[in-house]
Amino acid sequence: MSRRGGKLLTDQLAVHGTELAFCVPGESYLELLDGLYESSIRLITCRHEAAAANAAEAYGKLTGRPGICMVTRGPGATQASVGVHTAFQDSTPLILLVGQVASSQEEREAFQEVDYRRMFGPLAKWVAQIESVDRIPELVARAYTVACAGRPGPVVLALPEDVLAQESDAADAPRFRIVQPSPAPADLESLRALLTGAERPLALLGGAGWTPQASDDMRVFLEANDLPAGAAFRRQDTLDNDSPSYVGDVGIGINPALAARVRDADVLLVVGPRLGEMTTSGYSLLDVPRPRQRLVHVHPGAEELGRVYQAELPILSGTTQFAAAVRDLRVAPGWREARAAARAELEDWWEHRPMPGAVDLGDCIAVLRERVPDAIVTNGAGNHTVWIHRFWRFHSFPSQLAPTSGAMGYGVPAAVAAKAVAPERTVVCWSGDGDFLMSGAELATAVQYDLPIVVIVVDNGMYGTIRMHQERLFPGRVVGTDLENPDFAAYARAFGAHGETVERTDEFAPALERALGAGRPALLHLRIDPDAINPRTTLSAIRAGA
Ligand SMILES: Cc1ncc(C[n+]2csc(CCOP(=O)(O)OP(=O)(O)O)c2C)c(N)n1
Ligand SMILES: [Mg+2]
Repeated sequence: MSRRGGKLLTDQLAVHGTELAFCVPGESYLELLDGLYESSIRLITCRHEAAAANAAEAYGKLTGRPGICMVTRGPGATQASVGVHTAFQDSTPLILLVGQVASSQEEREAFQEVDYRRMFGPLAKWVAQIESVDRIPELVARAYTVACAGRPGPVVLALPEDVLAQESDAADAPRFRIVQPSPAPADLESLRALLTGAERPLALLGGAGWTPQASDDMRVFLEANDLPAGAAFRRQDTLDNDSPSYVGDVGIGINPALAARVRDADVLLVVGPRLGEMTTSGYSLLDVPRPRQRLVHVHPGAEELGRVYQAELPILSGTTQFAAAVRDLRVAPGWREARAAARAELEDWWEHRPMPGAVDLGDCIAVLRERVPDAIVTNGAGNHTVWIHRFWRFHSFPSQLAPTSGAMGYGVPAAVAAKAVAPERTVVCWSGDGDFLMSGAELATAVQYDLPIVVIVVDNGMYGTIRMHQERLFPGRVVGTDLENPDFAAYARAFGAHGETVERTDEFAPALERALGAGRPALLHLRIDPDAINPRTTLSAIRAGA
């Protein structure tokens, strides 16, 4: 069977199980778009390549299979790069397909020509340019494999225009397999020995590769052994937060009591995370390179073990493989009291004190918890995220889509992807006024594809995180952090979404009800007191040096 390159490529995407892709179209890859004309793959066209790439990244987080993003050369590729960066930092499988100038024009700096190998070199696991139409099945299969193998991450494939237009009788590749290591029996024996001697053990869950089954396997293991476990930065859905073993998130704004427990643990069982700067409180909870705690580091990437932290027991294993292997592992536990004490500290931490102003975010989140407990919650970056990370309770995997890369603008496109992948779930995007407007135009995408997400915009009239640091380092010297905002509710309505402004806490529950019942995308604009900079303190207290 002879096929043109564009059709051959889209057939490969289907062979590997892709049913949904994201794009902003470009004339550089019309052949690829045309290949989708008769394909079973659903295509969601976004309004900005950053959003298309972020949505594809969120798809990767949700499914464990590569998110597919298609963009045009030069400007399209550069705009998409933020999603590639997030996929890299967050260890998410992603394939970015980029149009490229025709082979006969290469190296002339032709229109929008970029050398993607150099541009994406440090941002992607692998970058290639497909120079021959016959090799499309081979290289696409490799892209899926590389994106998912070991530590997952992004792959970029550049597609010269002429290659996509050539005919080939190459056969489809077989469907790719996800390659992940399993723990060796000797590793499990060493783990048992280490845990048996432990007095203050703590588990820390995160990284990529989780599944509902892995999360449940891990819960059984932790609960049966009375082991307390924290979740790494923005990986709070790895363990049901109602589990008696769950003791809180180890990220930005960590509970000081939990930070002390991480520091004082004698054995740390780290399953999945790289142990990056955000999870280690700036590499202070664990010393580099050899932590005081006896470290068991379970990670699927051989290159990651020993890169920053030299574990006493490094275990090369995928997360699901490790969780399955320890589900039935029992050590003689004597940790019940310590586990219960750590859990009680979390329950204290979940109590919020009233914040200044007429809208209290802690109270609003309590309403959300009650009304949509199983929602998928998405966010980008900013101080408003500290409230949702602290006061939301994640119950099942996957239910959190949040960039460990700290990229603003992630929440709306991630919500679009989540609703497209899981239409039966409620999807709530928790965003800030600065954060939201980086990708707010994707409300148009949500409306166009009939994806009724609920976006909550926490408006404090500023880039609050930066203002907070500014007031700390340069009190009273405000520069570059004020925002004059549009009427967000009217903005939403202009897209055909439901939009409302909430000025008082008691208006939130009925507004949420109307948003959930709107049958279309909805936005709730929460005006908060700018002094309420985070759940722990106020801007005026920071300015005063408190
Ligand atoms: C793409 C991107 N640009 C800039 C930053 C730096 N940054 C981190 S938080 C923040 C402010 C976020 O403002 P907003 O969404 O209003 O949240 P707030 O802190 O006010 O709650 C900025 C500018 C970032 N993390 N990502
Ligand atoms: Mg703000």
